Amino acid sequence: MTSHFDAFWMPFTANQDFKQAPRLLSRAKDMHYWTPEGREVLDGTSGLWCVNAGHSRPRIAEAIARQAAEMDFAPPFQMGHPLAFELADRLQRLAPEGLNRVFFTNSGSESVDTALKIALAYHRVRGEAQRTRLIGRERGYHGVNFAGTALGGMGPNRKMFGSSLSGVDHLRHTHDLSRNAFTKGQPEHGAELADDLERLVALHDASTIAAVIVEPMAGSTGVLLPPKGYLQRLRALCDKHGILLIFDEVITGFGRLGAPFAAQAYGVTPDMITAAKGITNGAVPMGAVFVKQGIHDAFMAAAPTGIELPHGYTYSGHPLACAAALATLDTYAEEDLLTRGLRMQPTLEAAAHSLKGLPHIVDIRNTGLVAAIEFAPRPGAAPGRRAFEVFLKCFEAGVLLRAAGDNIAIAPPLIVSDAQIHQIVDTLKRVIPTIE
Ligand code: PXG
Repeated sequence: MTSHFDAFWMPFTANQDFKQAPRLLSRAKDMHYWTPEGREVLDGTSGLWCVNAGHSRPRIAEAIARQAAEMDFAPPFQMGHPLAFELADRLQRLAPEGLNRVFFTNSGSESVDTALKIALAYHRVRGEAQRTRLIGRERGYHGVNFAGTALGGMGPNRKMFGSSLSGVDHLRHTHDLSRNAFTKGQPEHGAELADDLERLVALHDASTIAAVIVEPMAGSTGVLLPPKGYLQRLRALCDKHGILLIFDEVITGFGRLGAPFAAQAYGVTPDMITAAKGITNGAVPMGAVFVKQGIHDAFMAAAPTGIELPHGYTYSGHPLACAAALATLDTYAEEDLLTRGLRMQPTLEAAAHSLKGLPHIVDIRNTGLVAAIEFAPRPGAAPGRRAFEVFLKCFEAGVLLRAAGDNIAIAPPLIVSDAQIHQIVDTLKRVIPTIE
């Protein structure tokens, strides 16, 4: 039997299950979605970690409409348009000091591959072309392009795609329930796991390593916070060995942790930051790579005339995306949203940790406006079944959450109220005891 659901091969979705019982969203405003039947659903995931200012904000919608009528597109190669320059300048003011050069992409995946290509090319233009090795971390997620797939540390995302990229290695992940379960904020134990980089340096030699990429807080694998001191130690080791440090802030950028970037929340400055998602509040696809000026300047010095970096996308700095991003930054500023996560943290922390003691919960973690509940896998079942069933039942009960492996992630728009945080957690309190 055919149906009008057949043609769309859905991303990261159990297509056959979904198409038997589709879950559709057709309207959104501020903290809520509505299904085509008109059922209201509270957004506990900021769409997919991107709608940080809440949905369909008029200022952003109007800016996109205005720009579409004014100028739909301008070629970004050897030509420019004013909004891209204005946006890059506005963005660098938000970024950690020194990361003041901005390269535009259209997604987090493109930002990751762009940053890694810049890292390789940077070493080459400085006469260290032998630095080609790239280091990721187990349980990392860096999108789905070839380099991001290779650098990511989630087995199921990698195994279908061959070796994908050679010269890649991984640090151990930092998730350690035996020492850190039910920690509020950053875990106490595990700074020494950064020394795993020394193991890889001993194995490969520092002179072959171009860059290390990590999420300062791993999002997709279930909100894994960095142990206290871990990022500082990783920074020091990268400096010691001349290795570039890239923070993948596709999720943590734009206020999720209570500061514009996690780099600021944790007081550690990387050499590059990859961003996307919240840059336009999810309204138009866009990504960006923030680059230290010294890295950028090395390219300028190496090629005083001609194209310094042979890289870019037809839609780098697309006018509609720039208009959406500028309006998004205005909205964040007017409502102080990029630091609101810090003020809301105590409410989310108390609410999330009040779930402790419910069946199957083995850990609860939180920081800023993000929390995760980890379930023990159901014996004999595929991993993640319990979290997925919690997600399904919460959606039926009017709250959208995200299942990530054995975890449920809570990451509401930064405009969330105390009452809405309690609605999310009360829904979980009703649903979790019904799960086998
Ligand atoms: N890096 C990080 C850290 C991400 O979280 C990407 C790169 C890729 O971004 P794009 O825009 O290419 O998708 C991401 C994306 C989840 C989930 O449920 C997370 C992402 C995407 C889809 C689902 O955790 N993050």
